[in-house]
Amino acid sequence: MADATTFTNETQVLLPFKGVKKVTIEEYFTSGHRTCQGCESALVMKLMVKASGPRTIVLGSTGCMYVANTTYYTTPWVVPWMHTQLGSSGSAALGTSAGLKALMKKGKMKSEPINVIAFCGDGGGADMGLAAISATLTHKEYNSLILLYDNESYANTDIQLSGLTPYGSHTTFSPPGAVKRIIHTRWKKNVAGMLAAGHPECRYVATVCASYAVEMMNKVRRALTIGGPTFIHSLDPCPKGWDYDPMLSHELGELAVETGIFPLYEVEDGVVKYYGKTKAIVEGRKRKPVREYLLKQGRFAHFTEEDLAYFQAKVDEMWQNWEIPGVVSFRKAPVEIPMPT
Ligand SMILES: Cc1ncc(C[n+]2csc(CCOP(=O)(O)OP(=O)(O)O)c2C)c(N)n1
Ligand code: SF4
Ligand SMILES: [Mg+2]
Repeated sequence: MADATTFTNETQVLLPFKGVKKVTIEEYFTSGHRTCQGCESALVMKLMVKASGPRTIVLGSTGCMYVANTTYYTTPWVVPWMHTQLGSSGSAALGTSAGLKALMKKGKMKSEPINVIAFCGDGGGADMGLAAISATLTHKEYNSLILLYDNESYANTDIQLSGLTPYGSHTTFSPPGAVKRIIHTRWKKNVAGMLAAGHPECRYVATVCASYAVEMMNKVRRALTIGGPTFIHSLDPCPKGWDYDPMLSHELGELAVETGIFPLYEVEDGVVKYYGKTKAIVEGRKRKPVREYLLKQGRFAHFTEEDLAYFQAKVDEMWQNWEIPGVVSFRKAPVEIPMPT
């Protein structure tokens, strides 16, 4: 039993992997899951826990990464794992880290830094669970990471649209028809920017894409090392929901970044740092046209030239008119982009 006086609130020091050859071999998310072929979210789980290492507790809210990963009596998780309710990733992260802290303080368990990671989907995190995530990000005395894996729909219940589904996308709630082509007319929430801007005491918010795996793992390691509550938003191509050949998952992740649709950055102690191709875009590299990304996916197959132009104009605005390009949507000057009819 630990001596209460030796209790510490330290985090593990997880230094960045200096290149792919330095990444540890051990796996903590192994075989035994039943996700679709080419599922990027499964890769995100594998990389996330590889980055955090064995002294980690993972909490997962309802969704594909719960259901397909814990099918009756099987699981790929090697670390302790617990399911939590769909909107509860924030509460689960806070409650678990507070519980561990209390047990260690009372000397009821060995005092050591244990990583607490709660993951949620876009439905569970950016819609239903946003309030709980927000509350958790204000409790700086508790260490945890909330990772939102964004497959841009409520995928597990058959691809309903969420607040992170892109404009115009074909989902089971927004099927294009002969009378009305675009059913989903809302623009995607800027969840990482919103959480970074709205929680000034949260020390680390980042965006990642598993197409850039080492960078992704290093952001997980930074989030767990820095301490306090932290948040990472991961864009995860989903062959079933996005309707493309599973072999394209990696390429679509790259295209999302290269077109400027999904910027890669971190906000550490309020300071924005861009990464990789996003950094190059900020420094003047030409963005690829959004059509190269959109037209590879069946969910945008009904798009006309007018729809593509609207989507492109909205992405252009992120880079040309936002005060912090691609991160925070406060405008330098008002811009009106007419929606297609
Ligand atoms: C409170 C509640 N409402 C509805 C459901 C049904 N449900 C289970 S998984 C899911 C989809 C979750 O979507 P998301 O969080 O984006 O995760 P994904 O399935 O896409 O991985 C829904 C609606 C539920 N489990 N709990
Ligand atoms: S529906 Fe999408 S997120 Fe769910 S298991 Fe299949 S590929 Fe993965
Ligand atoms: Mg989802």
